[in-house]
Amino acid sequence: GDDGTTGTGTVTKTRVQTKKPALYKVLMLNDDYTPMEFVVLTLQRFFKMTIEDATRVMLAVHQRGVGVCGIFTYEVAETKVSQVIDFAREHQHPLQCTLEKD
Ligand code: TYC
Repeated sequence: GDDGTTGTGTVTKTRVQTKKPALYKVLMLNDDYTPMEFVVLTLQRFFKMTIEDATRVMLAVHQRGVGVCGIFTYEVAETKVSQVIDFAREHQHPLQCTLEKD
């Protein structure tokens, strides 16, 4: 139990949370067709970026091919990826997004 006894002569310890959750980068991928303005809007909407930060990230992706939108736990990262891909598809843009273990 909480006093460290199990009734079988075994003593156990209650472990205080020491393990931090694994983190995942959400990556935005460049393409030749998605308008720059749409990428900026997407970064603002789903990653709570200012227009200045969103523009910086968009231009970095445009120039380098890939860029980090943010770092999250797995469940949050997966949700962001789905939201971006769904939003892009709704607007008929090929914008793609993925996640990568940090
Ligand atoms: N390369 C696109 C263009 O020239 C802009 C763009 C930037 C697209 C970032 C996707 O993740 C992206 N219109």
